[in-house]
Amino acid sequence: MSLLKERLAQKIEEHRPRTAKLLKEFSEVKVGEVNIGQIIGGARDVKSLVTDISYLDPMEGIRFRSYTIPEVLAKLPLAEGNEYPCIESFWWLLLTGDVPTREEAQSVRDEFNTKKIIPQYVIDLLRRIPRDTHPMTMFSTAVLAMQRESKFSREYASGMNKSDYWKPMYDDAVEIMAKLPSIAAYIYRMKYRNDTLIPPNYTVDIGTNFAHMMGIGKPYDDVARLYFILHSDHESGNASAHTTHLVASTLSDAYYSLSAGLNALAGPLHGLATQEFLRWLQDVVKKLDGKEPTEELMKKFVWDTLNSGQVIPGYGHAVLRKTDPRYEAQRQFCLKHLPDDKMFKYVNMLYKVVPDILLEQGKAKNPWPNVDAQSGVLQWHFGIKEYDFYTVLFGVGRALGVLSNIIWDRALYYPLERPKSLTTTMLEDIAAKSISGSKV
Ligand code: HAX
Repeated sequence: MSLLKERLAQKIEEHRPRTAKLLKEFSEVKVGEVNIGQIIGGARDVKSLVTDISYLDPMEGIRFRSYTIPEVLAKLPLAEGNEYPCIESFWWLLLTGDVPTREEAQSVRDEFNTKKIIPQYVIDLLRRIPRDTHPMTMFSTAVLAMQRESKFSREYASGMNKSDYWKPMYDDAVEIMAKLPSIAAYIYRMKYRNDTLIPPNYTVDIGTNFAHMMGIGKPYDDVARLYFILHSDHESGNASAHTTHLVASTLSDAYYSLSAGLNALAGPLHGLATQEFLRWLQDVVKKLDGKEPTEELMKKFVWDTLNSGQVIPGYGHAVLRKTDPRYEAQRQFCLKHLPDDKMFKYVNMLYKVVPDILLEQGKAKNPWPNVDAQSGVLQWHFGIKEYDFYTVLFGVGRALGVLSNIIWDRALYYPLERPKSLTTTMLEDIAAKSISGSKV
């Protein structure tokens, strides 16, 4: 058993009584109420999920295992000779809640390195898909195709004790996580770099290998580390995390579940927003003929977008009510490494004008930028200008979080998810009763 799996087993044993006690002694305790607005309005703020991997505070932003983004970046062991932590140490943190030692992080890296190779049938399949297919379709298909490898499905079919479900779930998750960056890079080089494929390096960490397979020099390995960490998790109610959890709650394995989660990520209101932001920004740059953006011109483009009934991509959030710390962390990287980048200047100018305009318009509950208003510019600077690939990058990162979550889902025996629906007539009856009730 790997060092991480052993540690996880210990953590799970310690945690199980907490969940069991809550269920046994406090099941009937009310946490909140649900109103008609929330039922029709996408369950906003309905507290109905539990996860210990991350927590999103509307004002403070994300905490991974109780650490803020700056704390995560400062506390985790750095990838050797680099400025950012290795992803392997972050995976350890997400799964166990502990900051690993350098040796512990190295053990994860060694484990991933034995599993990096992409099965030949996945490569064959990717090569047969029409090249103009969206890379997210390719990515999700590759994950789904590997379902035949699932240890969880095999062991479940042959009869397994429920308390052991998490173990093959963990094994599947590690197999997937080890391969995802290579699959993403393979798709990129096949689709956008004339099939000039670069084989994986089996001795280095995920960040270094990803930059190597993408064919991009330093400091892109640090960009990859930062990007994957920042995009990993955002509580469990966001669409990709929730979808992965929901599918896994049927005891579908990690391959089926992640593939479904990636499909949710592919929507324009979720992961596709990075692509949408870049597309929109390109349009602005084109209209300005590449000139330095002035505040006046920028304001005009923002208003034109709003007046044509579209949203400003990369701004607003369903939960956050301040500038996304993931935006801020990438902004710091840009300020250090690419302060004179033309696109970065546009992004900065947008940061100056958009919040006030959204406030003036008075619709968006959060006028501040989210992660997607910064991520694409960073990728663009390092030569990834094919912006429909950005959601795939998001997907590699998001897998870290959602896979950690579904391992714990099985460890804590979370059941099949099955909320209750009502009809519109029933809601109308409830509404009518609330009026007659208030008149009494
Ligand atoms: N530009 C213009 N209008 C906006 C807006 C924006 N950036 N953000 C919200 N609004 C509007 C909404 O469209 C809505 O209008 P209607 O009442 O006419 O429908 C109104 O403000 C209230 O919306 P909200 O409650 O503030 O926001 P929601 O929780 O409904 O939606 C979204 C959150 C992120 C989907 C929304 O802010 C949005 O569409 N933003 C632009 C797209 C985007 O950046 N998405 C990425 C989010 C981060 C993420 O999950 N990445 O994966």
